[in-house]
Amino acid sequence: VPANPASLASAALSGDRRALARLVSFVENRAPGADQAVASLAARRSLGPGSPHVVGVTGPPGAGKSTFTERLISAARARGERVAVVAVDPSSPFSGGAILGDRLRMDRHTLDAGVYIRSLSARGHGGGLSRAAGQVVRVLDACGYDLVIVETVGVGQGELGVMEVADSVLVVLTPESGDSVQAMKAGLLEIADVFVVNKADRPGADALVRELAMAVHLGAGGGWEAPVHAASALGGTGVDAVAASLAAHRAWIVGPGRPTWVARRADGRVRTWLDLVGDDAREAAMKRIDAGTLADLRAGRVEPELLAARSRPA
Ligand SMILES: Nc1nc2c(ncn2[C@@H]2O[C@H](COP(=O)(O)OP(=O)(O)OP(=O)(O)O)[C@@H](O)[C@H]2O)c(=O)[nH]1
Ligand SMILES: [Mg+2]
Repeated sequence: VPANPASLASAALSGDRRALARLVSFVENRAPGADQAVASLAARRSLGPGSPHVVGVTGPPGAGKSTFTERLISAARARGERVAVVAVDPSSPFSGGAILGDRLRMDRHTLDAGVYIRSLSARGHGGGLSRAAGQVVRVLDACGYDLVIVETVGVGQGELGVMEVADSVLVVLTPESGDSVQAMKAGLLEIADVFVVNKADRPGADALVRELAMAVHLGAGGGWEAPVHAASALGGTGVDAVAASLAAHRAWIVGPGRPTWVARRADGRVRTWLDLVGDDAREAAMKRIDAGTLADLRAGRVEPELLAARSRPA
């Protein structure tokens, strides 16, 4: 396996999975040369033929996102598509369990050469998790995956920011996860292209479906009204309808919804640039500050605002 990002990229493109894994790690950590390697990759995401479908899956912890993702993988494999999954773990380094759970749920695909599953953790990224997710999706895109699924817990703006990389966002809720007002508060209503009330084998699903459908209808604009489904990922019921809605959303962005998609991608490109220069600026500031000043800052002898103003470019 080559060691530098550029040759890793070409090996990954020719189907070397170990090279791909290595490249993703380089990209995740922004190793020297990783940005350039990503920038040199051909982006297929033009919505033209051969362009992948990037699906974001988000929702409250434990809603069934991974179980649903597993169903989507199986359906795509049955269609002969190659699938990559990026499981983003925004939580602390101490909660490795969630990712392990994800791994186990998708376990049946680990021997399938047409499926690539990768976890991204928040460790060491600062605010750069959506930057990392965006760049990794770019790598997977270039490697020719037909379906790229990005799973992340939908709590907090940082995590929802990860969803900006997706073409279509599936929001997974459950009867237990409460009402549509709560979803609205979490910002899930604005980002959802398709809703699924999972665990519909439990009571309360129909009421939440009706409530969500109403909320979606009232807030609808821009030509796409997010369909609301009930499903049980565990039992496999309702999954096909959700997959069909995701396909319909993709058909919409290729057709009449194209300006919406183009605007989203354009915003995403600006945000990636800001994330990159933001990370660089933080790193440079930490390098520049001397030990005495840092000690003064920590001890309260100098205010953060004054210190920031002092190092601001004129
Ligand atoms: N009853 C029921 N349980 C389900 C269903 N789908 C998933 N579960 C269970 O819910 C639990 C959480 O499922 P996951 O797929 O790991 O949920 P998740 O949203 O990925 O969880 P995190 O990634 O940890 O936030 C597991 O025990 C699943 O077996 C469903 O349709 N019905
Ligand atoms: Mg999960």
